[in-house]
Amino acid sequence: MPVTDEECDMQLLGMLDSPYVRRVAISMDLMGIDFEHRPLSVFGDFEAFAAINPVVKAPTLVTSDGTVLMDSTLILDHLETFVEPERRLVPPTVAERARAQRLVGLALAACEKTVQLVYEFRLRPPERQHTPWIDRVRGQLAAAYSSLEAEIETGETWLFGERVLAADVAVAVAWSFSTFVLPDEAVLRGRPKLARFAERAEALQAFRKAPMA
Ligand SMILES: N[C@@H](CCC(=O)N[C@@H](CS)C(=O)NCC(=O)O)C(=O)O
Repeated sequence: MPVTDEECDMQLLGMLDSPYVRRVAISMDLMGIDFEHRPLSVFGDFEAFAAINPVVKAPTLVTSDGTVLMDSTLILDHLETFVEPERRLVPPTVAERARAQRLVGLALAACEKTVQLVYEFRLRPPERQHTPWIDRVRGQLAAAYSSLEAEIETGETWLFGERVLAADVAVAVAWSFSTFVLPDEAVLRGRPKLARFAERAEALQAFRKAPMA
């Protein structure tokens, strides 16, 4: 639903410590889309956030006609529809698109499992932590990153060649996020291709303009 009938600039709501917000900010920059970033916290700025999106989910995008969108994948899907073909971040062929969606899915699953571990370790008192659940989540996190490590080539190109696309952003952002918030996590060690890939991505201007911390 539009929040206003008047034309307004696009606004991206949410903090860049969220990998979901960050992937949208970086992707919008790569697409060449102007936007205002409003770093509202879903916790500390709950009321201000709720005034724009009552569901309080980050990222939230308020489009130029005032439509309020949420969920990083749905936001990026919307943006792909009106950006010039040469600025799009999803490859055009069916086979490449399927591979891209698979890689993005693995990266998003890794983000989700990382968040679950962080919540388990930081929010739940130690006596209430459930080891079988932690082991399950840790196994899923390891599986996601093992699959991604196997997909990355060594060298100086990206997942689909010369251009940084949505899958590259998702993978690099996920890896940076996981290793930042879980620095001692054993299942994140020994993944040299992912580490190098994220390091190269983080050196790009679009990534540097959207710092995680
Ligand atoms: N699948 C969503 C996940 C977004 C998400 O979980 N965002 C977190 C911040 S990192 C959030 O909004 N948390 C507040 C809540 O769920 O109450 C996406 O891709 O945007």
